[in-house]
Amino acid sequence: MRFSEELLDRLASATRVAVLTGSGVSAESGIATFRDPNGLWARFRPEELARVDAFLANPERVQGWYTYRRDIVHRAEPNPAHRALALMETLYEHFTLVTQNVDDLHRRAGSGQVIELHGNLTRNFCITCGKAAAPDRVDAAPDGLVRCDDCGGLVRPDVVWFGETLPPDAVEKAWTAASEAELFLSIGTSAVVYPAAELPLVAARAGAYVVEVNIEPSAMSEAADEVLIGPAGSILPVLVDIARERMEDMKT
Ligand code: BJW
Ligand code: ZN
Repeated sequence: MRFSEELLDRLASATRVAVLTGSGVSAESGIATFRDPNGLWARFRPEELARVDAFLANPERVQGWYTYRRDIVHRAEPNPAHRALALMETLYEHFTLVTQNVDDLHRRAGSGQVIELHGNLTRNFCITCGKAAAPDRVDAAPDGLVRCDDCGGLVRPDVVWFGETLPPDAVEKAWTAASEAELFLSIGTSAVVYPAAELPLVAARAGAYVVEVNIEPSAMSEAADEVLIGPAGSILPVLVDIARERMEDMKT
């Protein structure tokens, strides 16, 4: 894999780095992506499951889908891409990791600050009173369907469904980081779901050097300064090694 001099320079000298990840970063942990032919949406249309009205119409079905996925996520381990990003955090003065993923694998890999744009499926809350439900209660229910201790309302996963707004605090931090970044990495996302897909464009417009890491070109590839085609678990550890070596060289 060849990297441009511009990328190598930015890796070594940048103080502000921002990263957006999508489900492709967890593919090598055995978690299916959403839109790949064998991915999560291959058998289910997003409109059917990832919407509040679908949940209200058939909570057993939607919660069952999340129970199935939660089980896969619990058994999965972070992969070299997650670990490389956790290491990257330690190299830069200002490093912001923004993820669309709900699988918690960045945190489990050791990333300290993870901005979750679409929530986290290990958390659940009551749709009536908002009270959080303990993860073990949801895990223990055969179909994942539980009712709130306090009010009896339906419990749902703490994720962002289509038509719902993203957590404002996460949006603010992510947009600030993208607009201030010198280097922006977009990793393992098809970049078709908004507003997350705007982030690389925000970074590009503000002057960041934008690099995509993906096994194939995506909707944001044309906006990128450089597209690195290959699995994130192979490319990111190499990038981090290069960054560390160059930083060491600059010190001597
Ligand atoms: C690898 C790899 C390897 C594989 N290495 N790479 C503007 C224009 C058009 C529409 C809209 C718009 N603004 C808003 C909308 C509507 C909608 C939207 O975007 N629709 C589009 C699909 C058309 N957006 C929303 O509704 C959002 N809310 C919102 O905008 O609120 C404001 C509002 C409110 C009310 C009315 C109007 C506006 C919310 C979006 C929520 C998305 N939620 C989901 C589900 C989360 C919960 C769950 O997990 O179940 O989030 S959908 C799903 O897609 C999930 C993901 O985070 C998200 C992105 O998917 P991702 O990660 O990119 O996965 P894939 O499969 O698409 O791509 C994987 C990539 O990895 C591929 O490129 C592979 O090649 C690559 N890859 N292996 C590297 N080893
Ligand atoms: Zn309640």
